[in-house]
Amino acid sequence: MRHGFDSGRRQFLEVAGGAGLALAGGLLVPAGLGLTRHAAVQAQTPREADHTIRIAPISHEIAPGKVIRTTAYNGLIPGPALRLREGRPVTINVINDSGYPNLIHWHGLYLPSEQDGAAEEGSPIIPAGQSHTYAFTPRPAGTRWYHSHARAMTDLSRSTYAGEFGFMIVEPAVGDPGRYDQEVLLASHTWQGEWVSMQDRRKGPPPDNGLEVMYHAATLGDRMLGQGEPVRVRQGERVLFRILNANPTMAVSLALPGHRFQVIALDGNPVPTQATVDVLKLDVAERADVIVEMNNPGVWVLGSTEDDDRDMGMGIVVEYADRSGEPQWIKPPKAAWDYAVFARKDAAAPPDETITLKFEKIPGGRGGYNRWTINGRSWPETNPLFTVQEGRRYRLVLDNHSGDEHPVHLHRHTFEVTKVGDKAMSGLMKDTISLPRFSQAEIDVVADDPGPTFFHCHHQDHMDEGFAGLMTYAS
Ligand SMILES: [Cu+2]
Repeated sequence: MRHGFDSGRRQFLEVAGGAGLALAGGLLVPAGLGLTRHAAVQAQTPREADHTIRIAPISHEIAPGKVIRTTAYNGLIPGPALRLREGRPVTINVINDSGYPNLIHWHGLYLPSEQDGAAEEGSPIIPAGQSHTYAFTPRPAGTRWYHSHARAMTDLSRSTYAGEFGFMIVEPAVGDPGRYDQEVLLASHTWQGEWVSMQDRRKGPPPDNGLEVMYHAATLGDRMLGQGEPVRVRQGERVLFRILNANPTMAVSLALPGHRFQVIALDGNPVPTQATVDVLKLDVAERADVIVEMNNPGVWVLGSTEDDDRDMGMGIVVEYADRSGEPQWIKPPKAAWDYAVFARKDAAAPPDETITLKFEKIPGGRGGYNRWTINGRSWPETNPLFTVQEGRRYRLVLDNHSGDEHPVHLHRHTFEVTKVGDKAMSGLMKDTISLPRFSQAEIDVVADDPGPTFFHCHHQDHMDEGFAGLMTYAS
């Protein structure tokens, strides 16, 4: 790995070994660190975790004869959907048989830095062949997810390039306000990536652009479009789709011809305005909870609006009861994705402080790798990127000075989108925001979860190549 991880953490892990955390005297303490003999005995027989996730190689057939060899969680793609209760403590034992140092990030939750699954924040790396138990109290409720937060660098078999992702649904502590007849979870992913000089393939990228990843297969759900079980629906049903973009580097725009998406939550958080749209655009790591009224019987393709993406598998068939025939695709009306339609129109209250973060690309040239900077620096020179005081409200001006789109993610916090372009807004709570090329947006962050907090582009390649920094709390 090109970037060094915190060596102190690695030492801790060697001491703790595979035992991870053990319950001693009612307190969660690192096993092997200053325990009494009694506690040490307990550490040898840790109580069974609530969930076990084994990361291991699998061969996954996404179409007849088309087998993806990758690593995944419990032999499933996506991994098992973890359903947790908000506020109820949980333990998750992770067995790392992926063949490389690994860890799991629990995306969209308020967690202590050590449990968050990001080495940059101090979470332990799990050596190959060892295990580790995460222990935390999930909050807030909503559609979260979990995925590898290992660095992949140029290795397209690792981390989010692999099948290491799954849904984590945090159910609200009391009741569920949703009214729907059926729930369908769909995660999108791209496969068989290769590094290419895009300027050799098509017009557009500047001649000095570095390598980008191009994919040869895609899935929405567990198999390629038309190859798996269809989503079976009945006329009159209200179907809740929870949709996740788990692609390593690619945004998706999805449509279901003859139907519209009523967006009730973005990144798992209820939206102030439940707007209805024809096309759902999700950048890497973004989620949408949408209600679809099934009022147009037939057999339809729910898939990418890009023909090339559907051709490589990005889609799933939606089939009404008693209907058969070829799945129908109709190009949806052209519509720009606009966060503002889901937000309140009034501006947010002024922050305590404003911090500008400027994102720039250092082109790698043909055959080389692009590098990325925030305010002129790349990770790890961006540690810290900026420092906050607990309780204060910060406005981050995100200034994308590049011709690429960036899904920017802040760990361990939920932020409010307060401006996109020159349009002020409020009330839209997210953990990842997509910044179109050469654009600006503003997000407000309340410093309400002390601990080192990773801020980065969720595009795996951009993160690995420097587009990352640490928000730290003043002590
Ligand atoms: Cu990026």
